[in-house]
Order: sequence, then structure tokens, then C-alpha cells
Amino acid sequence: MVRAAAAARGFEDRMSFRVELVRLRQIRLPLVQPFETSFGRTSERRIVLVEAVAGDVSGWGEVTAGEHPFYNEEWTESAWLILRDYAVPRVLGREIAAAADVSPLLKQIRGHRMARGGLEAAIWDLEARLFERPLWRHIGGVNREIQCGVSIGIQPTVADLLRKIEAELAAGYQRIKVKIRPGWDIQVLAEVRREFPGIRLMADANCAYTLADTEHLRRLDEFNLMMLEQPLGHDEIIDHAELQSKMLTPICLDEAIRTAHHADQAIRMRACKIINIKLGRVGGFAEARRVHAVAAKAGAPVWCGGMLEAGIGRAHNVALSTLAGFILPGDVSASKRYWKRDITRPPIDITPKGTIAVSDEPGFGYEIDADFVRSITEREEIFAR
Ligand code: OSB
Ligand code: MG
Repeated sequence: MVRAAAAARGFEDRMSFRVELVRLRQIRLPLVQPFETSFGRTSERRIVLVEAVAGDVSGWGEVTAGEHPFYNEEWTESAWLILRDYAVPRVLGREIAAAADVSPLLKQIRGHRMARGGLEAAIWDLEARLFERPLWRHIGGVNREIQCGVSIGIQPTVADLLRKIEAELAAGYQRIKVKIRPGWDIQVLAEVRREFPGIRLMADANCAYTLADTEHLRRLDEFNLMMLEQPLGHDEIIDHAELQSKMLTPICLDEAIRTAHHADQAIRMRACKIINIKLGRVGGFAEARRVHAVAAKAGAPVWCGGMLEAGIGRAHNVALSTLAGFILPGDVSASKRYWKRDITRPPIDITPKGTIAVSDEPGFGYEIDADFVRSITEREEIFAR
């Protein structure tokens, strides 16, 4: 059936395809609540969506860059320009034998992995749909259900944070991540632990500290955290190795791991024991799978991070989380925590056990809400050849 349908499209015979058209859209979508980290506060997302078209089939990608170059060097505007002037021209009209070949086509572009990754992911989705296969299976996923945690931003008061944690635990989430920064760390975590002694708890500093804070950070060891995420510089591996040698709490790297090579170096240097894999940060599915493979070989657990994604990016995160090494709950949570109305249907939600069950529909597994997307589109450009 699947083979017949693929063959009917003339796809199976050729086993290659051409991206004939790419449509970029920029949407604007307010968050249901502002999200604050050590690097800034976000109230409204401006997201670039990538639609890659072959024949009558569209694949979808979502660029995970933020609105400002504060998490990494990318932002919405840079992603648009990189896609328009460099990434799209490198794939448009080309015969593509496999989605895995797209990442090498974009390799000449330095950095800008989120922009590249948005296009690359769209082509993986496109290929999965051409095969009429769910994306999660197409990338090599094995688990039909993924484990979910939440990331809770910096709150006005500790009481607010405790209330939020209580609500997320009641919803079923399996672990709580608290954002920290100097002035919102030891005291806050002490109170969280006092209130919730047994929960799976972790903290994410988003690079807010330096090695000069080593003694301060060592105090986190008393809170039995699952891990401390990216305490030091965004491109720092060596300093994390030094910090890890002085702390019991496992360090997890996020910002500093942009390639599988970084993952290998960080693990060999003992700069981290756990890796947060983000699809955009590493430039798409091909590199995400390589990071996953490096970690698996070293026996290091991985989990899927989030970038306040709308439905396409969220669904891609669900698919990525089905790979075998994703054994810890990720920051992949329900659409309604972010959006009044998501751009895909049905909204992504968790089971009472704090899991998301994958869809068996072809591609990323959800419907695009085309009318809604149109209504929130602030710019659109079509590239065809
Ligand atoms: O560091 O993991 C991070 C959001 C934006 C930028 C960076 C990060 C985050 C989160 C939120 O922690 C994850 C999510 O809920 O999407
Ligand atoms: Mg992080």
C-alpha cells in the first residue's frame, strides 16, 4: 500500500526527488505567558516556517531561532536572509537522492544552523511524505511514546514558581526544569526542594556563570538535581570540564554542542555527562542523529530540548525524541502551555502519565492549520525554478 502509493507518485522508481518550490513564511504568535531566561524575556514569537514542495507534496520545517541573537548568534531576521540568499538556492531544483544529503549541500554556510536546519527538516518531512511514512520512523525512531518534562522560566516570586511546579506535576509532567541565574538560584532551588523533596528536578543557567562562580555552583550539589544545564559560556567546553571535575551534579550541555564533533570532544573531556539535543541548534536531523550516535557510543544519555516551538517544530521534536538514546524526559510539552491556538492540529498534548504518543500519519503527523497560518503571516516569499 505504502509502496504502491509512493510508486504512484513516480517516487519509488526514481528514489530521488527535486525540491521545485520553497515557500518561506514568517509568522507572529504571542505566547500565553512570557518566558524569561538568564538572557532575556520573550512574550511573542516571530517564527520562520519553511515549506519545501516536490510535485503535489509539501514538507514542513520550522526555524528555531529566537527573536534576538541572545541564545545563539541567530535571530528571525538572520534566518530569513540566510535561507533566502544562501540555503534555498543551494537545494532548489536539485536532484536530491536522500534527505540525508541536504546537510552537506548547506555545509559551506558557516554557522546559522537553525536557518539551515529549518530547511533540512522540511526536506526530511517531505521525503517521509513521499514515502508515505511517519517522520519518526523515517529518521530511525523506535519508541512510540516519549517522556515529557517542562521548562519553567524565571518567575516574579518563588511562590509563583512553586504554584507553577505544582500545576505541571498535577498535569503529569515527569520532570521539572527551573531556569536559574545569579540572584535566582540557590535560594530558589532550596525552596523548591523543601516543597517537592522527591521530584525529578534540574536547573538551566543558559550560560549565566563563569568559573569564578565555581564555589557558588558547588552549593547546587546539595539539591540532588538530575543535572545542571549549560552553566558556563555558550562556546565553552574546557571550562565546563573544569567545573564538572569539581561538582557532583552532572553537567548537561546545550548551547555549547553545535555539532557531533563538539559532542565527542565534550564527552572525551568530561565536560558533560548528558547532552540536550536541539534539532535547530545542530542544523537539522542529520547532525542531530550524529550527536545522538556519538552520545550512545559513549553511554551518555540525551534528551530533546525546546525553543518555544510552534506546532511544526514541536512535532519534529516529538519525532526526534523517539530515537533510542532519548532516555530522559525532554522539554517537549503540550501546545497549550505556549499557544492559545497552535498552527497545527490537533494540538499536541500529553497523557496523564506525562508522555506524548506519536502519530502514524505520514510526515510530522499533524495537519497544518492553513487559515490560521495565513492570518498570522507577516511576510511570505516563494522561490521556484
Ligand atoms: O535553554 O533550553 C533552553 C527556551 C528558549 C531558549 C532556550 C531554552 C529554552 C527553554 C524552553 O528552556 C524550552 C521549551 O519549553 O520549549
Ligand atoms: Mg538550555
